[in-house]
Amino acid sequence: MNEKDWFFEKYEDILALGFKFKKVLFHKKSKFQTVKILETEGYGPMLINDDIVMTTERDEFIYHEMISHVPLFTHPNPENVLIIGGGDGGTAREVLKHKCVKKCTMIEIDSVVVEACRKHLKVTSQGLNHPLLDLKFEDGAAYVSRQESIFDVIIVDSSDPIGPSAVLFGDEFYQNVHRALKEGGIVVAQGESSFYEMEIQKRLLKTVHNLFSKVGFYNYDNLTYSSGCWSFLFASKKYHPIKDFKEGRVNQSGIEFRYYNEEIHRASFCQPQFVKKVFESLWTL
Ligand code: AG3
Repeated sequence: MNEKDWFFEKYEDILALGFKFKKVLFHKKSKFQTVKILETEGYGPMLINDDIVMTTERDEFIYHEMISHVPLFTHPNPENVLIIGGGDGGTAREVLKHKCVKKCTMIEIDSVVVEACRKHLKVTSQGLNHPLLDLKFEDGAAYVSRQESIFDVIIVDSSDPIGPSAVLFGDEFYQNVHRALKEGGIVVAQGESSFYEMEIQKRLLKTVHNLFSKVGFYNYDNLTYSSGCWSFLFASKKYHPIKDFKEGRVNQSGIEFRYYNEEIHRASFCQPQFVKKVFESLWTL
């Protein structure tokens, strides 16, 4: 094995997840991070920010369907949606498949991510061209702090809590998210892995537990992040993701899914025993 043809994402000092690649398609240092796109052997083009895998064209549908359709089919009428981050465009693409969505605002801090994905992640970045998308390059945390009662759903499509994404895991950010949401508002966020990052998850859950009436995590498979077992945070002012889920809407929507369906929606909130034990006192679903 010639190591120069491999990219490894390392997790602490215990694990490295490796991807063989054919060439470097994009490599630029932005004001915020180093943005790379590799043409991988098995996963197609792969976006990597600061040596952390963000998404690949082969498995991105799982992440983007789950971060979007779970909140949008829980909320009975999501018209105004905000995406924080999400520069690859995958979340916007899925959100804008919902006909009830009248407006989708996306606040991405780094225009270089968008530039790279428009060029090399053609399938993922389709959503960036949708006429209902209002894309602004700005600090998402600062943007949210100026909003009040206007969004039905906020989706935090962020990286790990280091670098430009660190503030998106804090108390102040979630207080602002809560204020920016309408009465029945829902927020979901990139929520790390229960296998490796339970302390981060516990902290996040505590933060939203103090603000929202229904909080928990839901799981999805991730083939290209270490452990493979990853979660999204779910916090809602009113609607319960299972009790208020009108599953008939999924079929009626006419959306074609590759991962999401009614069963996955419900099952994704089931947690393994080791997770349940830790979250017990904070979980309100
Ligand atoms: N955002 C989630 C990145 C977290 C990945 N973490 C890791 N590989 N350790 C991805 C952006 C997709 N729109």
